[in-house]
Order: sequence, then C-alpha cells, then structure tokens
Amino acid sequence: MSRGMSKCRITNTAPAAREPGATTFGDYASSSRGSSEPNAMAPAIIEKIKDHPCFSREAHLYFARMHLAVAPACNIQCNYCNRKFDCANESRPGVASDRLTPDQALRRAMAVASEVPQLSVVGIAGPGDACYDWKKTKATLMAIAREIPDIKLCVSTNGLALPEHVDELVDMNVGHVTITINMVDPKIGTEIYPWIFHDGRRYNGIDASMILHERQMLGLEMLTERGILTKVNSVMIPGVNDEHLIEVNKWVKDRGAFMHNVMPLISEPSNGTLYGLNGQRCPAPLELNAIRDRLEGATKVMRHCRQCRADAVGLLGDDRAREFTMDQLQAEATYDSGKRHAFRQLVERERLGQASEASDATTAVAAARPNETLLIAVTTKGGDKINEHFGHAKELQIFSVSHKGIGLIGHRKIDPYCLGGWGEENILDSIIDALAGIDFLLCFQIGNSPRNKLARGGVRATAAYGDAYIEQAIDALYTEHFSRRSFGDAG
Ligand code: CLF
Ligand code: SF4
Repeated sequence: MSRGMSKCRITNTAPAAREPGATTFGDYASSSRGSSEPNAMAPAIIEKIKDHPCFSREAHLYFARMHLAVAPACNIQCNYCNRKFDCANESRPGVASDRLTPDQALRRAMAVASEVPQLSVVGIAGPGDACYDWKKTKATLMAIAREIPDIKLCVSTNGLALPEHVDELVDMNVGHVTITINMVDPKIGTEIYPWIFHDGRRYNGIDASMILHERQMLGLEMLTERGILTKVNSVMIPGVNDEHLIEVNKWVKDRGAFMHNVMPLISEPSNGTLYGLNGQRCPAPLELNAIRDRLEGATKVMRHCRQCRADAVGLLGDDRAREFTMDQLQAEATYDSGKRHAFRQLVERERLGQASEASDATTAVAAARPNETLLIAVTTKGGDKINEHFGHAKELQIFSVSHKGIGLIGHRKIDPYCLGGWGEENILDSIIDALAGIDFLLCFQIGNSPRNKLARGGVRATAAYGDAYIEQAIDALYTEHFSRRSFGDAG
C-alpha cells in the first residue's frame, strides 16, 4: 500500500504544456489509426489501459475503481504511515473503515459491480501490504476473477514481498501492479524506513533499505518480463528524496515501468506519523509540479491521482464507499452485469465523438496565437464534460492552455460552497484561496453572488460552456480571450 498525503489543499499550481506523459483517448485513438504521434502506443497496451482509471487520464473520466481492504498487515514501516489512524472523512491511502475477509470482499465487489456501471477495476491497496498479507489477497483476487470475470484486477505493494508472488499474479491474470518506490539509494532509504521484516527477521538501518531496494527492482523487472503493466508511486518528501526522484525515475524507466506517479507527502501531526510529529513539511504545489515536469519522458507521468483510501469506491475524486458498507449489503450477493455492459457501450460511442473533438480543439489551440499560458479550473462530474454546478464541486480540475496545446496539470480539493441550499461565505473564501493563480473557472452553473466575489478575487467564472466537452470549451475560451471579445456569462 502506498500512502502519504499533505494537508496542503492545493495539489498543483504551476502551468505546464500539454501533459506530454499522460495518456488521453485522443492519443491512443490516433495511434490505433497508425499515427506517428510520439504518444502512439501498441494496441495491446491501449487495450490494457483504456478502461483503467489510474493508468489512463482519459479513462478516469469514465471509469471507476474499487479497493477491497483485505490486507491490513505490513512488512515495513514508512515514516509517513500510521495504520492505527482512521477517519471516515479522510480520503487518503491507508485509511479504511472496514477490514474485510475475502468472503466479505467478494460480497462487496459483487454489489458494487452490479450497481456502479462505471466500475472497471478491483484493486487491493492495503490498508497494509497486499503481497505480504498474501493469503487474503490471493483468496480475494481468485474469488473476484471467478465471479466477476470481466473486471480488471490491480494490486499495489511496497515491493518487499513482491518477487515471490509474481508468477501467481500472472496466473490470476492481474494485469496492473503498482510498486511504491521512494528511493534507489539505501542511504536515503534510512531516512524513510526505520525497519523492514523479511525472511522471518527484522532489519534496521541501511540493511533494511538495501534489501527493500533490491527486492523492489527485482519485482519490477520480473513484472516487466511477464508483460504486467507497472506503475511506480513515489511519495515526494522535501529535503529527503525530492531531487532524488529524478534518479528513481531513471531506474524504474530502465526496468520497464509504464508510468510514474509522484504524490505529495501527507504529514498531518494529528495522524501520528513520525514525519507528522517531527514537523516534516509536505511539498508546495509548485515543487510537486516542477518535479513532475522534469520526469516527463519515456515513462508516463501520472497527474490525476487522488491518493485514494484503501476502501475507496467509485470514480476518482467521487468516493461512494459509504453506500456499500457491509451492513447495507444483502446476505447473499449476486452479480448483475447489465448496467456495466450498457455503460461500456455508451462510453464507446461517446469516446468516438469526444476523441476527434478533443483532438480538433488541441490542434486549433496549438496552431494559435500568442505565447501566453492561461490556467483554467473546471468543475466536472465525469465524462470529460463541464457538468458540475459550482456550488456542489468538491474538487477543481486544473488545465493549462497555451500555443503548445491543452493539458491537465492536476486537481485542487475544495469544500462544496452550497451546503443545504445556502452558499457559505467562509467556504467561498477558502475556494478563492484554492483558485490562486487561476485565470478562469468553467462550471455548469454559478450564481451571481459567488461569481462576483470570485471576480473580485481575480478569477473570471462562467457557465457559458456548461455541458460542453472540456477541451472544446477551453479552446473556445482561449480563442475568445485572445480575440478580445467581451466575456459574458448568464450565470
Ligand atoms: Fe487502486 Fe492503485 Fe490500482 Fe488505481 S488507485 S490499486 S492503481 S486501482 Fe490510482 Fe488511487 Fe492514485 Fe492509486 S488514484 S492512489 S494511483
Ligand atoms: Fe504503511 Fe506499509 Fe504502506 Fe508503508 S508500505 S505506507 S508502512 S502500509
């Protein structure tokens, strides 16, 4: 399980060009038509990522994952982790309200797969380590594969116990594995890991980090050799491994990692982690973005991670776990694939239209105009559309647009402005803080009062593109902005 989050509410601020490392459907749609675009991908890879919400940015607009918290035991200690801490309102890795047996996990998965049409992936991400707590992980994955055969299986691990289970992962048709790798220099590892438990004994200090490093590299190589798609998660810890992540990226790229996800450290003192208690700071949004920009290259850089709970359910950023607690489930679960199949057909049709429109929008912007970057915040419920009311939004997706194109650069969490039908002024103030550096806000609807206050805070908000595709709307806004037409909005 990987963990680490910040109390920083803003996760990105700096502008970037079109997210070169991230995958959009436009990218792989064109590659399937034989394009020579740099992002062109083999059809087999496209097939693996096109409905995995973490391995494809575009897929996360449509598809959901669920985590089954069956693996509470862990074989290492990270200084950013305290598994005793739990809060139903916390959204971060390692947090889980229920620890499930494999039988309970199967019931929950069948209920969610029958009710959540977007569900495409079942993952085991702790709340300890999936490969160390192997019996429960394996029993759960086998049961899911038997009862819900059309679902993708995904595992997240610290890597220490990974090598001995790689062949079983292959046998169970687990297609995606994430390894949390925070260092490739064991000296740096001593500042992150006080101990590990391996081969029946405990190791401390440099020995612990040396063994962990060797096992992580071996596991990654074995997965690559066997054709399992891998993602590496790294927790960015300022002053400890921030610059070192460049080196980590080289090592994992050389060993075939498909994607690298650098996540900000979360170090709340109230979580009781060593870092939290010692005052270790979390990275500033600009620092995080700068590292991600420097990693862009052969390995894709993930920018849409939401640092999910170990029992998360639903689209990234829209957790539905509380709808599927064990006490709400039927004693006898059955799986009905109808909703998921109907949704998939809908998405296929939608994607065909969206891909060409997004591609046209990006081409139009790239062919444009002044060398200036705009930062645009968008409220969305999914489907790549501007379809969320400003007052209901819990997060903002942040895009940059310049003559280089359009790209997602991250998201910022906010509290919903409308509570019980009324706008909360103190929440609006915090939203204005979260919008620091943003030029425009595009949403489905917004009232006059918050729109005027946002304008005084320097953010021009509009509902003029409500229900439009995001990239089309950004293209239209960019064109309008630089042709200096008046910027009107009906609210
Ligand atoms: Fe879960 Fe992780 Fe599989 Fe995704 S999450 S096990 S790869 S299905 Fe995704 Fe959540 Fe980020 Fe993880 S957004 S924390 S990267
Ligand atoms: Fe916590 Fe273990 Fe995951 Fe580290 S690997 S974050 S100690 S559960």
